[in-house]
Amino acid sequence: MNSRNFYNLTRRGERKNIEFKENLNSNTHLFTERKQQLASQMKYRLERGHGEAIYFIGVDDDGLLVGLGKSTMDESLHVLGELAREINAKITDVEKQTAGRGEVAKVIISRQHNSKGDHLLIGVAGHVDHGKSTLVGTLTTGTLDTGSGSTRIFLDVQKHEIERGLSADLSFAVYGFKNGGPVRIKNPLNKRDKAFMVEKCDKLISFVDTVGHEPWLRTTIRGIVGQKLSHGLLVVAADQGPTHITREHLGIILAMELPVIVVMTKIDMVNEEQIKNIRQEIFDLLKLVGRIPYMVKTIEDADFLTENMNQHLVPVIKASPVTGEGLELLDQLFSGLKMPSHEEDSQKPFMMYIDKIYSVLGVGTVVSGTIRQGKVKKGEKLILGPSSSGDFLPVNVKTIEMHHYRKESAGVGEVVGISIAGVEMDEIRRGMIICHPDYNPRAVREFDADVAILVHPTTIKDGYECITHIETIAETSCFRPIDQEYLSAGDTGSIRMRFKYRPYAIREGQKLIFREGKSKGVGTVTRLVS
Ligand SMILES: Nc1nc2c(ncn2[C@@H]2O[C@H](COP(=O)(O)OP(=O)(O)OP(=O)(O)O)[C@@H](O)[C@H]2O)c(=O)[nH]1
Ligand SMILES: [Mg+2]
Repeated sequence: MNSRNFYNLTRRGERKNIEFKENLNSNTHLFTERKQQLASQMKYRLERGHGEAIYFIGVDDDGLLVGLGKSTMDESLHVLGELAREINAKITDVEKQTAGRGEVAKVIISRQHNSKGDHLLIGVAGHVDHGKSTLVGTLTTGTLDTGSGSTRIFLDVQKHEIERGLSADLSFAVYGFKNGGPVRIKNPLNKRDKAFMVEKCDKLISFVDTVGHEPWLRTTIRGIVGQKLSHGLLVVAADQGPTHITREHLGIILAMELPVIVVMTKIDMVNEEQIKNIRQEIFDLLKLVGRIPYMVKTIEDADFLTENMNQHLVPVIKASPVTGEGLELLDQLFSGLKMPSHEEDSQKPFMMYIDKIYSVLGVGTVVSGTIRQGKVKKGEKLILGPSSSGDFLPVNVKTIEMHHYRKESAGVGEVVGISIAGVEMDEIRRGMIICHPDYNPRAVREFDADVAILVHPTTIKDGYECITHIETIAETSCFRPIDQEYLSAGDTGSIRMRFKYRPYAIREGQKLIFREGKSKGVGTVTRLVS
């Protein structure tokens, strides 16, 4: 950014969330009374900016770029940081440029709403009508269900589809915790309520509610494979128990190597005997796939599990959104669940797989998805692709939103809508990526993978075609066993796969799921070929 841009921002004066400070120093500005004044001013700016304030240092009250020497600038930034700390905010970005007698800085202050950076993204799966949407609706709103579908309306996918808001919306519901206590949302379909949650809570739990109906498997897979989930929640109705779809969804969650939580819901509909039987079926199913089920009966159990949660241990909770039983245990579990560490990923160049593309009036083209790695900032120059010829096109980031909450920047694991300039909407499709040029994406048409066949009626030979899901990609692919002539159900082996119509940006180590009719398999990309 050149000084012309800073000038453009400051010449219109202080406004909304923008504040000018010529300079700040510890002696005068960190004294109790003055400090309090400045802190409340910052709080006000943060509120105006929905959690983000912009301070210009080295700029006088009239917006003149005065400029500061290095040591005065350092001191001012230090004081600003101390003020932010006072109100539970922090400096998240500093951009400097030469102007006036030295330097001018544009400083972004952000409220630390996620003090531990905790934002869990939980994929909810399970058989059709087993009570997924109801459970999520009740947990996030605190409204009990009538047993005839009164709370699932909060998760109505159709409404969200039509709404076409800025944020990602694969029926995402959110609730959170503040100081350990749950904060529920009045109406998850209300944008303002959602944004308020993001602002208020210090820990957020977002649910991706999927669909249990078999023809919708594509969407279910997209909900589980296409997001950077932290956990998978498998819902099993006590009046029916695990079905083949339950098993299949569990298989997908496991293939993604996610920690699993099982909720046995609708327990108000059955007697103790039945609960015991279904509990046993669930335990057997989990043990069969090498997991250790653990019945959560008390708050202490929940605490024990969150402390010791790993890939192997699976909490099982009995619940009923109709009577409210088990919901307190779920709250306790979610409030304690730790975020898988994104530390390493957050240092890498920005990358997100595009899940949805919108055109929003007055905003332009918006792409949404879950950030896989790195950080994205407003105004940044990124690339998007690959096109069918394998190119990546330059784009500019105009705005960033999370659950309808405007942000200056966003990081790993956050579900965001990014409005961009530079590419036409019809040039973008699901499965493409948007990334920093340093990510160095490669457009891949052919790759090798190690796979396991879960279900297949006959044998899979050269020329077999299936739909392959990797991240948000869902594409017809041709499949060829490498070392064997064919593969059948239960087999594992290496294969070469080719996207039939176009390349995608994929990497070694990514998980994949493929399907065709009733056949299903899972695997890992091992080598990029061409
Ligand atoms: N009695 C009782 N009814 C429940 C309970 N949970 C859900 N239901 C009812 O079961 C029906 C199905 O619930 P949904 O939440 O729509 O099920 P789903 O798993 O989201 O279904 P799909 O999205 O179609 O896969 C609704 O009529 C709910 O009111 C419960 O704990 N007890
Ligand atoms: Mg549902």
